[in-house]
Amino acid sequence: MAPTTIRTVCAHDCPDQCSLIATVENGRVVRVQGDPEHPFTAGFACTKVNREHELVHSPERVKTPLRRTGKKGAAEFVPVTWDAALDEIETRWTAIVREDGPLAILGYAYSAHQGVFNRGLVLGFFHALGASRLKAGTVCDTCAYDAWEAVAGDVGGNDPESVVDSDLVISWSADLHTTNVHMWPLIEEARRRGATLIVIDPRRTESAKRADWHIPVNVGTDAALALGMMHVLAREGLVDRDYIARATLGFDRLEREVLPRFTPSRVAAITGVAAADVERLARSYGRARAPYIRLGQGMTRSAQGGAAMRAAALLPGVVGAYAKWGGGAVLGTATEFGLDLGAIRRPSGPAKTREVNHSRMGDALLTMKDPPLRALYVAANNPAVTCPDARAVRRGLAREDLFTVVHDPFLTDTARYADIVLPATTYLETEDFHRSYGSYYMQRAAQVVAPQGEARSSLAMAQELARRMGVRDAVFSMSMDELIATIFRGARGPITSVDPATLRDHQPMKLPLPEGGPRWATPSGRLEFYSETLAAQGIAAMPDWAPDAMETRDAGRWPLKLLTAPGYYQSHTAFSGNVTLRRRAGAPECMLHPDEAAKRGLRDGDGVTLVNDLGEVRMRLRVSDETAPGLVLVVGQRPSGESDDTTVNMLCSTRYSDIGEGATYQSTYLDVRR
Ligand SMILES: Nc1nc2c(c(=O)[nH]1)N[C@H]1C(S)=C(S)[C@@H](COP(=O)(O)OP(=O)(O)OC[C@H]3O[C@@H](n4cnc5c(=O)[nH]c(N)nc54)[C@H](O)[C@@H]3O)O[C@H]1N2
Ligand SMILES: Nc1nc2c(c(=O)[nH]1)N[C@H]1C(S)=C(S)[C@@H](COP(=O)(O)OP(=O)(O)OC[C@H]3O[C@@H](n4cnc5c(=O)[nH]c(N)nc54)[C@H](O)[C@@H]3O)O[C@H]1N2
Ligand code: SF4
Ligand SMILES: [Mo]
Repeated sequence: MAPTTIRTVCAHDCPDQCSLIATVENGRVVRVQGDPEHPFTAGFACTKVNREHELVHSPERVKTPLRRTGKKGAAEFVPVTWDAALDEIETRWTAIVREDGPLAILGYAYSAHQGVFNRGLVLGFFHALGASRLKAGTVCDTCAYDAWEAVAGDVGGNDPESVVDSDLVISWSADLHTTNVHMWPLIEEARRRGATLIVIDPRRTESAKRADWHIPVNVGTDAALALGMMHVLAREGLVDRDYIARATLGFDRLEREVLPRFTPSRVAAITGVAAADVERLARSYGRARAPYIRLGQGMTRSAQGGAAMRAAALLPGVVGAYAKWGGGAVLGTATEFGLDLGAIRRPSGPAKTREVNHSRMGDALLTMKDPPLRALYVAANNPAVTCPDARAVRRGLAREDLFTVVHDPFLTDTARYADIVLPATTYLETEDFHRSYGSYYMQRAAQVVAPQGEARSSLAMAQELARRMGVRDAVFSMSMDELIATIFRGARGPITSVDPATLRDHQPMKLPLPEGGPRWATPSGRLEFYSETLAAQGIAAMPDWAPDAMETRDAGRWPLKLLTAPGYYQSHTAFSGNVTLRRRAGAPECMLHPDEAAKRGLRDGDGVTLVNDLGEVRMRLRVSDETAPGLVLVVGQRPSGESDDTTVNMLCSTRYSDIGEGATYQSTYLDVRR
């Protein structure tokens, strides 16, 4: 048969949400390319998805349902039919619900399929069932978004496409060249028009190497740096007093009570950025016509991450940049779409239920009572690798009396502990509707090829499980057209002018954004330098920075601090089934500054052990001055099969960040030994 091309949407957990053109020949994906007609995708896909045909048709895919025969974790399974697998799930869950109630079940789909329905309907099913619910995303972005919300309310940031008209771009704790590659050409366009690019990151990332100025800040000290910039802006008369009076709340108090303590010399001592550089950075920012900040999440995955995000997100408020085209800041865009996701995610079921924090899943599996967790359903997530304290997660998963079902295209470290493994489709075998979290585009995705082997989609699973467990909400038997109509029906904001029927052509569509930048949705209706809402929760009303007692204690015991960063050839573990990318990423390694390596008598290429109170992890050493002395850089989270049955998150605690109960990977102290 002649090859055909099909337009679809990339569903990986990535802010770009590319429109893709897939070429299909004889029922197989042979090629995936970026859509030239999508302005943000601009005709190219990333290095990972350029080889997507290898992931879809990987020989490592799980092809049929599997039933456990060996010990948990041993990955000994036999193939079973779908009917047998589903019968067993139905029987076990029904008995558990009868004996202990639905709270004894924890079920969810996480973010590896970004489609609104493949994720949302699974969540909706467990909500309607009355099961315990995952407070998801604490491993990723709850700290970042709760901090943004405290400042701005539930709104998106300035349009990333406007960055071409900025004259000063700051990439603050994001390696855009890796995690947001389609923002890069826009920044390059701004630079061609005269803009300067500054990267604030403890690591000399690929983005930092390409920037006009790289500022290597000490991990966990960004709040101090941003407050130091505000100190200088106020002193130099670079504050937009009109904007402050018109659109913000509490700057006067911050200026009086907090900023005097953040002199450039004190900020230098905290952040490691020279006082003269703090001054220069503040002046460049204050004098720019339309400075734009891309806020990244790296700085929020640590004890003081919320304060860091708040302080950085408030900077454009000081100079009035939020209201200027080309200026302002963006952390994310998703919420601005205003779709009625509740109709899918909470179709019926209790208003409130028991929550399990994603980053403390291990504790919950091991200690939760009244009722204890007796069943677990995991889709689109690999917690045995990606959650902090991964050893505790594995201990929980190893419970013989826990009935675990894992739905995944691959036999992951988590799936190895399952009682039943269900073969999942990849997104190219599904249809869905998408709205980006890193741009203002939405698009309907077409199915490109038939499900491989006996794989089923998360959407199909939600519908089937609902039928079997007697959950009767209408959303579990709707067509794609009806589902899309449902989330548009209860929508709010500018999207109400869009007729969802026009999306049937699978073309990308941009959300019609109002002019004049974000419209603050805080309780005061203003950008909040001072937050009563946070104060009422016992959190500092204004961003601040002071040494963290627990970090100071740990730093006294362990000489090095962990810095983790996303991998270029990976997204967490989602591409591990692609042999080419696995080879390109190389063996798991950690990076140490030459001075630290010399101190320990270590050489490039040595096998080393990373050690702290939580355990030991083995990797290969790379000696590099990409980071300052005092740090250990580990790029990506890798399946433990690649590193002697260990993974970096075995060293990270389940401590919460200051805001949003987020994970604190970056507050980990350790040592590296031969
Ligand atoms: N040390 C450290 N740990 C981290 C981070 C860090 O920076 N440092 N980052 C954190 C962040 S930001 C995140 S978001 C988490 C990510 O954590 P995870 O969600 O666990 O990420 P993945 O490893 O991508 O796992 C996704 C799984 O979903 C499967 N999958 C892919 N598509 C589908 C599908 O359509 N259906 C189903 N059912 N399954 C599918 C993949 O095969 C894979 O096994 O990790 C966190 N962990
Ligand atoms: N290739 C690839 N792309 C991805 C992912 C991936 O794993 N691989 N993951 C996807 C997911 S799930 C997410 S959530 C997004 C995240 O994408 P972003 O929001 O862009 O954030 P991160 O890339 O996680 O941020 C990591 C950067 O923050 C830096 N950093 C760490 N601590 C600090 C600090 O204290 N201060 C400062 N200033 N910088 C710090 C790190 O060195 C690193 O360069 O990316 C998505 N895209
Ligand atoms: S850049 Fe992101 S959205 Fe685009 S193809 Fe790659 S993973 Fe998918
Ligand atoms: Mo994430």
